[in-house]
Amino acid sequence: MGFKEGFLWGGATAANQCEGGFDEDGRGLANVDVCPTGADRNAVITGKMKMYECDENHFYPSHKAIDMYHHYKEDIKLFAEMGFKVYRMSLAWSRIFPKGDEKEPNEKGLAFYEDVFKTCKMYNIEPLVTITHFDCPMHLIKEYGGWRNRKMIDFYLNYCRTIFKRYKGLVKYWLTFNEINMLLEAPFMGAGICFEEGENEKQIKYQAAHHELIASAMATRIAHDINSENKVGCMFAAGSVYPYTCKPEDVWEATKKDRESYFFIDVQSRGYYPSYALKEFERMGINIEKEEFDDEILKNNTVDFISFSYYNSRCAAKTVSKDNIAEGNIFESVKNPYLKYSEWGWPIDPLGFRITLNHVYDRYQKPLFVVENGLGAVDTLDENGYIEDDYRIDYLREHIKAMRDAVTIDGVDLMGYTMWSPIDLVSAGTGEMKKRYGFIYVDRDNEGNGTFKRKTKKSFYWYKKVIETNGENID
Ligand code: BGP
Repeated sequence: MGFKEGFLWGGATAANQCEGGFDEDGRGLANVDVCPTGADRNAVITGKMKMYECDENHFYPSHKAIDMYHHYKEDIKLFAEMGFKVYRMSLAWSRIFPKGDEKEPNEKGLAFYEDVFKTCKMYNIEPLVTITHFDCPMHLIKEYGGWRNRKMIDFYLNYCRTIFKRYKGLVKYWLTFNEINMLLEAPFMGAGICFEEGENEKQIKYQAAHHELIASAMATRIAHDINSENKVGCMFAAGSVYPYTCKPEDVWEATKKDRESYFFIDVQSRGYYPSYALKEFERMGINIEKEEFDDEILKNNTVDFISFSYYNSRCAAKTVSKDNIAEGNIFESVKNPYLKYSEWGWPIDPLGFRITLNHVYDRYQKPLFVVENGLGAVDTLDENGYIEDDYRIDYLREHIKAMRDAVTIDGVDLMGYTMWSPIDLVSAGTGEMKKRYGFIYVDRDNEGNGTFKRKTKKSFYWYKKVIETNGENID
């Protein structure tokens, strides 16, 4: 027995990393458009360096990205050729509400996504839509301070109502916030927050988290009211944290680290703040401002399923020396000596994927959806212009095997798998094009040169076979 019938195989992208067309057809400027490549990117996405406008000294990769805004028909056709059952994508909020606080949406933005969904349907591809994947209209940041402000809930819900109504019958799978726990690590990218000197950053981040959690719960209710077929999921950056040694102090450190991420999902899935967080807030003097019905809203509107990204496991120790740090999906961690590392220094740990799937399922007992997993690598064209990306195939094969074990041996209830990303796109962490994930190559480089021409890689044909055999034939 393998994956269940109807298992949703596919791939995932995010609007700001692939669409381009950042000022076309009335789209407004968003936080993701002012995050440059290069040395300043980290300071900007973490809210340490305020960049509210674009300047001439920086390059902003989201402006053109891979120009999917004009290539989506061709790209979805290629996804269909691989046999995709599902395509996870996100909407650019500022395409639909350019400023964010308007009452009426921008019809051109709505029409664009309607056509994207219709194109998917033509190929029997089910869209899985992330309502916000790291994006927030810039006007809401300048005017209201992003998610630190409770008013954001209303703007977000107006946007949700609009899309749930407009895409009723076209979309039934929704994710409220991409990697909601990223708010803690990259608050500008995750929640449109910049800090002023001397501010209590933790207080602001957890207040913003509360706003997002309420918004997510309310959105779940509205989605269900508008269409009872709608299924709404939460989404977090996962990757279980291992203790560096079996020293109890290291084990405790790992437990605490895991909880930083689980905190969000505990609320979204169980419907209340976990006691460890309440105690921690008390100790740290963090005071979450709540309104009268907030607890009820959280309790009555938990998610239908839980989705997450998995790139790597993490590792924690009580004492860490500076030269023993590994990179990873934004989160740094202690270097695990038993693992191999990608070209970007991310640990490669397929068994960790099985472990994570089990941890998450044990904790919540709700259907899971893996909505990101993949390898960022440098691809080189051979003399015939072909890309033999065996390293990518190896990474995905081992991870899919581990996922299969979690399902078939451990009994994890898994709805689907969308790898990141079926087509090369701009890296969220570094802004590079050189860090390629795709089955489809895009002719575009870090400096913005290239023709945007698409080209299938070896892995394209491998994944087609994986889907054809429902994950049986993966060698
Ligand atoms: C996740 C994001 C994606 C994606 C991925 C890979 O955090 O949800 O948007 O980009 O990581 O990370 P990177 O692009 O930094 O290689």
